[in-house]
Amino acid sequence: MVLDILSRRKKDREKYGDRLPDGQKVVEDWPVLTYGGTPRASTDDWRLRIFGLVEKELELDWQALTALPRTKVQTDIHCVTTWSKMDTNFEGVSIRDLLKQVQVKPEAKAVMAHCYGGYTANLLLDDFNRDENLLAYIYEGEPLAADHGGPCRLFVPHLYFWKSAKWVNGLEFIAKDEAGFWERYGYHMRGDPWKEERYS
Ligand SMILES: Nc1nc2c(c(=O)[nH]1)N[C@H]1C(S)=C(S)[C@@H](COP(=O)(O)O)O[C@H]1N2
Ligand SMILES: [Mo]
Repeated sequence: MVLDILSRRKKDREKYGDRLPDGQKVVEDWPVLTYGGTPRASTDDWRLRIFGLVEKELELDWQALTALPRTKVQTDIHCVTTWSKMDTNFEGVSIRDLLKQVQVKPEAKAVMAHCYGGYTANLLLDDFNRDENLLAYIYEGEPLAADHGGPCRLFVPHLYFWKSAKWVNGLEFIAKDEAGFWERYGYHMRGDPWKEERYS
């Protein structure tokens, strides 16, 4: 069994080289990892509130979200439980485009993502404001499934996937980094898979 895993990792490594962070193995399926149940938010009552250290609070409904430009990102995702999924295709509103709609105050240093169901995840502003980050609502050309965070989730692929908050309904800009849900249970504050920042 151990040998089997080792030889599989070696094969993954040969195929994907440096794209695969240390300690990760490639999966073909897409595991669902949720603490608790799947909250149901229909696109009719979905709202995203952008608040905290912003000049003016903003609330987006589904129509307002989907009226913003749509960006497609193809990349790999890495879960702290050691699976990686390669070449995933997500689409949604890029965080860069979203940030054009709000004026973030200069003292903001971090973002707390809030979700239907109560989950939270913290990100430094520099980790949040990156080209490939999305408010994702399409996966492989189809509406994002409820189990995977549909109608809309955060997509931050350069960090372990627990930072990609599912069923996101709030983005709160804050002056200093604060622990979110898993971070309070000992997960790393940042979660960079390339540095294996799994636990703090
Ligand atoms: N709201 C919410 N978002 C969440 C979670 C959760 O439990 N609730 N789990 C996180 C974890 S630990 C991971 S690995 C990914 C899993 O996403 P997936 O179920 O689509 O694979 O979602 C993250 N986002
Ligand atoms: Mo996770």
